[in-house]
Amino acid sequence: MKNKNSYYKMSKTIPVNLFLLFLTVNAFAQNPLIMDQFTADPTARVFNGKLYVFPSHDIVPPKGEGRAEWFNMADYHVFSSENLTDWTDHGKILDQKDVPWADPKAYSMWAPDAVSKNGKYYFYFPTRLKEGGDGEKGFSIGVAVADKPEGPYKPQPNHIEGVEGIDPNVFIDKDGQAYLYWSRGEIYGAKLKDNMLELDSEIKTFDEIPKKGHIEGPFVFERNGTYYMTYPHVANNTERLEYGTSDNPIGPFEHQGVIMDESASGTWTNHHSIVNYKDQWYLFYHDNDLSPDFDKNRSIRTDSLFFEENGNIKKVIPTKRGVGITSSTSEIQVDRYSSKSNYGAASVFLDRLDPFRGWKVVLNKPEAWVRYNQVDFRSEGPKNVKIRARSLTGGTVALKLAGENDEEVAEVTIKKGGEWDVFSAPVKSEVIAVQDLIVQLKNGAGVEVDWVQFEK
Ligand code: FUB
Repeated sequence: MKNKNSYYKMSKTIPVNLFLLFLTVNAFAQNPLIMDQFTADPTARVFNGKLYVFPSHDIVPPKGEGRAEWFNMADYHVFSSENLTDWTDHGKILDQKDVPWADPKAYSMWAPDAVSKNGKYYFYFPTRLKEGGDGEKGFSIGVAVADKPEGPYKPQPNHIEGVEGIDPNVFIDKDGQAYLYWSRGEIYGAKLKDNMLELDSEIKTFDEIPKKGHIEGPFVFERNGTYYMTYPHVANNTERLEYGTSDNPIGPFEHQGVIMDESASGTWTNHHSIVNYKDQWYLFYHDNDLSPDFDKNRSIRTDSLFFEENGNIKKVIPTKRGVGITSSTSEIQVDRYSSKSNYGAASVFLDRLDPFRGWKVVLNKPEAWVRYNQVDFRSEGPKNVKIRARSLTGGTVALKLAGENDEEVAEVTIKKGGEWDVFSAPVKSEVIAVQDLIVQLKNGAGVEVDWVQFEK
């Protein structure tokens, strides 16, 4: 990872609240998933019917600490969701200063993983050893154990003997055998003992996986008897997600292709996991949504993932909309649209100096529109709709339901003036069930929309 700086233009970092220690619910469902802190390297796991995400926690370190213009991570939080729309932050589960073998000032709590075995939860994390060293050689991987996915996690006194590197991933096969994979320029793997704390075999490297270009972040899963080895790889400029398949968790893996292309934002890293939750596969990954000028302050995302009939993974195209169903009575963030007209519609920050405030939609050409999928109107239709908006010239916004005729269900007049305000209008017809919503500029030169909310 040494040469990453040279790939990306560095500039000023964005201040963030570093000390969110208490449980909060983030009412944001779209991409990025978490809107009140930076998050990266998401490993998603299903425990007890709920989806948990264990990400890294990028921060701007306290003055004089950490490493300027680089990754800085002091701790981990865990998040959970039952509907992939409402996310709960369970707070801090591990801090660098509480790991006996780690350098407590390294700010190097990089990409983690967590698995469950024999009623216990094992959290695997890389960080720098006290005696340090340069690059990924100075890293090892430790385990912290808990009785519940939310913790508290107790770190083991020592790191896993024989492991040098980062990005742990644990796969437990159907016969109960656990494997640890990790990276240090290339990918390594070994069996784990039943105690989940020690290696139980020789360390294997995977010569069949491309050798040219940086490789890290292995994530192994099984589907219909096929083992998928997935990993970020710099084939050209920045990391893209690739995979190979095998009939054995320890390979050899036959290279199959690309799961996600390089990020359009130029973010050098991508780091992912793949999970099946309630019969749908999801790719969790990251980009730099909340830090457009500095790609070491990242944000986690998810999009649905699908397989071809032959088991190949279909390429995942990143979306702003992400996944999950949005309630019609919540503030629908239409700037996280699923699609838009190719003229006069854009999503831009509400405040460029404070990305954590989110985005707005700018509609500035006649008929320009955005479409936001999966809004749940339930069985009793709304009577009214509110829009937080502003318009210098005044305008009218039509709200439509996507369908054969894109039925218009409300028309909201946005008064002339530069200030944000909430405008409302009656809903003209009965709207029920889950629908895709279209927000379209009907009259006027330009309108900015922050959110749309229906009322019973
Ligand atoms: O988050 C720090 C490092 O960046 C991770 O360990 C890598 O996988 C990359 O995402």
